[in-house]
Amino acid sequence: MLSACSGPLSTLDPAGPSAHAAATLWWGIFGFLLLVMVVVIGLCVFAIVRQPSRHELAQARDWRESTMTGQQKIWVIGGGVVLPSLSILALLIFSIPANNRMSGLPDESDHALKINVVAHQWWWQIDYPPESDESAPVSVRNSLHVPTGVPVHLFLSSADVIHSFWVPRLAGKLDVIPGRTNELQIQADEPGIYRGLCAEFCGLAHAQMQFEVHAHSREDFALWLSRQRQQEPSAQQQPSAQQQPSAQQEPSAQQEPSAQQEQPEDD
Ligand SMILES: [Cu+2]
Repeated sequence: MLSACSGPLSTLDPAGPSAHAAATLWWGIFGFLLLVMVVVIGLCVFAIVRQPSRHELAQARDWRESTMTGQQKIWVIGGGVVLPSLSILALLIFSIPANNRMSGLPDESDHALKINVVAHQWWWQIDYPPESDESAPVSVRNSLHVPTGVPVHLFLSSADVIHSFWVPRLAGKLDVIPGRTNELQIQADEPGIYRGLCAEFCGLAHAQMQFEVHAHSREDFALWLSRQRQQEPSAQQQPSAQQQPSAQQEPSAQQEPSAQQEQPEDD
C-alpha cells in the first residue's frame, strides 16, 4: 500500500524542507488517528464481550430510576470531554510549529533566490529579475530552474483568474490571485526534475497547466542562468503561442513541455 505514496506528485515523497514538514505532519496525524481508532474499536469490543454484573443488569432494566455511579461518570466525562480536549490540544501543539515550517515564510535574508511567477490561462511565466543594471532579465515558461540547497522565494501573481501554484514534492500549494502577490518559499534538496501543476480549476485547459521544477547544482544553475541572460528575450519566451487554448489541448504538444522551452543541459 505504501508503495503508492511515492511518485512525481506525491506529498508523501518529500524532497525539500517545507514538503518534509508537511509529510511529517501528515504521518503524525495519521498515526494519532490510527491510535484513536484502535482504542475506540478495542473499547467497543470490550463492551460487547464483557459480562455485566447483576447490579448493572438491574440498573439497566430500571434506567429511569438509576443514577450514574462514580465509575460511570469517569467514563462519560473522561472519555467524552477530557480525552477529546486533550487530543485536540496535543494535535495543536504538534501541528502549529509544523505548519509554520510548512508555510516556508521567507526569512527576509538575501540568502534566498527571488523569482517572479506569473500564472496565465494556461501556462506559467517564470521571471528571473536582473542581478544588476547590466544584466538582462530572464523569462521562461512552464519551467522553473532552481539551485539545490538554496531557499527560493517565489512572488506569485496572476494575469487573469485565480490559479494555485503547487509542487507537491517541494512545498504546499498556494493560491495565485489577480491583483495581489503571494509569497512562497520552496527548496529542493537534491538535483532532479519535480513536477508542478495548477491546483485550482481555472478554465478549459486547467488540467494541462503543468510545469517542471529543474533543480540543478549551484554551479550548473549559475551556468544556466548566465546562458539565459545572454539570449535574446524573444528566444526565451513566446507567450502568444502559449495563450492559444487549442494549442494547449493537443496532447502531442502537451506531452513534451520541456521541448517548448529552453533545453536543460544537465538533468
Ligand atoms: Cu488551473
